[in-house]
Amino acid sequence: MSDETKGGISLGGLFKGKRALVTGIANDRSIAWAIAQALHAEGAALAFTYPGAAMGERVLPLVRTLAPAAVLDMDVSSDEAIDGAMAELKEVWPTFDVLVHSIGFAPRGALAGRFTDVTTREAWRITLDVSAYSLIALTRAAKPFMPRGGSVVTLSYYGAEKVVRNYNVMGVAKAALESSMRYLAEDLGQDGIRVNAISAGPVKTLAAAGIKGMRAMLDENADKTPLRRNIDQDDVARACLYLCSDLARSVTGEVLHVDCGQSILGVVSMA
Ligand code: NAD
Ligand code: 0WE
Repeated sequence: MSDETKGGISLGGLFKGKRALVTGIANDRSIAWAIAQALHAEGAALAFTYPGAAMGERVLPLVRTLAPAAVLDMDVSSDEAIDGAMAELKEVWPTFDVLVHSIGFAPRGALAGRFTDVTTREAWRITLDVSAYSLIALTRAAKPFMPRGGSVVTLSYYGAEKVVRNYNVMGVAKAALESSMRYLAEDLGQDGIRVNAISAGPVKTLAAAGIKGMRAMLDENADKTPLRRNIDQDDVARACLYLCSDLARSVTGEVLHVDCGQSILGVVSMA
């Protein structure tokens, strides 16, 4: 008999007795939501963060269903917000084992049009701060919670490696994110903390909604990836279970592509 439910997976309590802090849930299509559900199904205790009261109102009804230990207001562009949220978490959790960083943001105007023209100093600052620096800030804040080691996973995209038209300064931020991930992995290896990234193929989430040409990109991908389909959020969640668990105990500083093979392709024949 299969243990599978709703496209989910059951490995038999892989995260029993473990605690995971999950950032980046905006709604039920968020990649972080699929990750949270998968961790919950494997027995993990969960805590969540959201940026600002307005997002909190949308996120609370959703995450409540997973009986969280804490749901914290944490805008990662503010050191005070990070310090405050982690102090609040300390009240309920002396330690935790897993940090999921699933946060990315660029001002909308920077994600369409000519890179040379739309990449203002302000767009660069905001995008790199929220999307890349935040991994360093959150990992530093998580370190004292991981005295016996732990696992940090962040979400990246192919635009870090190759030019994806209109991804623009987000691609620059993802390149910085992946490099930061490697420096963190090297630095924190001695503390038993592993740091890895999942480079996910395109998925229709809030962050992908309203992106010009997104539908066309998804349709084209579905024909051209080696697996001849697109990924879904649950594909990312499965890979995240692996990276966060003991299955990946000797894996750190890695970018794991969960993209139906898209990133191995060179020229794709039109035939
Ligand atoms: P999403 O919109 O559901 O998640 C993005 C999250 O970032 C939201 O929950 C939002 O609240 C959070 N966020 C934005 N600014 C923040 C701030 N200042 N402080 C704290 N949180 C902030 O979309 P998603 O697609 O699930 O994105 C999650 C991650 O996956 C992002 O890093 C994104 O770049 C990455 N990713 C997405 C795709 C895709 O096609 N959807 C592909 C590869 C990688
Ligand atoms: O990382 C992302 C999306 C990131 C994102 C999306 C938005 C839209 C709303 C960051 N900031 C914002 N700011 C907003 O105001 N992806 C990997 C999805 C994505 O976005 C693209 C893509 C793909 C794929 C943008 C252009 C081209 C391709």
